[in-house]
Amino acid sequence: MQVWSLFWLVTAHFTVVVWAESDTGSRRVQHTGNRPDIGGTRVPGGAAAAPLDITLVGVPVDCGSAYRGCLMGPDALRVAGLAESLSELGHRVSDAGNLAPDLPGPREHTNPAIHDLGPSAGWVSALSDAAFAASADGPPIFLGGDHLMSAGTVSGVARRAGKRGRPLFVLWLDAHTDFHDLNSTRSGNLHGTPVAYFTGRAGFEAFPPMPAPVAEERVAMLGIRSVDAEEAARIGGTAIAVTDMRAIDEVGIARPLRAFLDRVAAEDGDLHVSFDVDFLDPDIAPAVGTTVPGGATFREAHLVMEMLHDSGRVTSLDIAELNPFLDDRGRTARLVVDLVASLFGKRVMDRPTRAA
Ligand SMILES: [Mn+2]
Repeated sequence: MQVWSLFWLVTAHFTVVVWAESDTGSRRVQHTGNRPDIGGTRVPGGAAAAPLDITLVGVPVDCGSAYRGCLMGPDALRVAGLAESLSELGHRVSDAGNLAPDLPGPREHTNPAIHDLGPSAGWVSALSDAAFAASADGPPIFLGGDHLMSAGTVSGVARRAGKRGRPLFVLWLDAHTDFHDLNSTRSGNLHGTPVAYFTGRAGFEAFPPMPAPVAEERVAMLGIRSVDAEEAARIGGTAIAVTDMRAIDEVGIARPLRAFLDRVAAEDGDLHVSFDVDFLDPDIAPAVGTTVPGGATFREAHLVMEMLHDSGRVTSLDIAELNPFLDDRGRTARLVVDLVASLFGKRVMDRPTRAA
């Protein structure tokens, strides 16, 4: 614990900048499609992707969950080499350090189950502003933190997409749908609410207003396998595309993802990816508070990340629910770093692409 506290102190008060010269072009895959730079400026068709300006934003929030420990997530991802693995791919990586919540004061709610409402609302407002700012010049990666973080990050990147004049899509990689509101949650754990919040549902009067709600039909969920009956009924009545593990077992993970990415491309959209570590099977990723068996395999997860990279559409990323206190010698953090590297261009094997 003392070591973690020390890391937290160091990273919370200093901004570390990692800058790598782009000498790794040969390792990058050549894309032949009209591939947009994910920072919002376009790369001409046929060109390889330019190095990106990636900002890491630490989000040490764990008041949204029942188990403590996610506040150590940002530093575990740093220690596991996230910045280094991205800069090795030729990207310019800056670490903005850890964010702190705004302090809105105590908030009351008629649902007695809810805990930490004031700090949660403070995180959402701080994150909304930080996500808007960090997405100006390139893709931010938000290092959580429990999944409450996404209420704030999606709020901020939705404003950014609106400013660019593009529709925002959200890909939700998770065992859970996180679709409760403040009235419906029985656990009172607010990390179960962000999707209902950012799609503009009622029941969030205690949170800052969602400035630009994401249209339900622009949200897709992959990996779902733990939904309570009430939540299932709520989400069944929406236009959100929910792909559960049974569907993945039947048709594979690529088909529903490709269908969604085609829709993002058809509308020329920005894409926020919210990656809950419990999307992965707990056998390969044990460091989560609520383990649910039957998650995505190593191969499925890498395929998802490589397809996201190939799409050239991802404009921001959350890494949520990593709880280093529950990890096995950093194994989950290292896997997550590897998967994020896949999303940003790392390949097991280069696949030469013919010139168009
Ligand atoms: Mn989640």
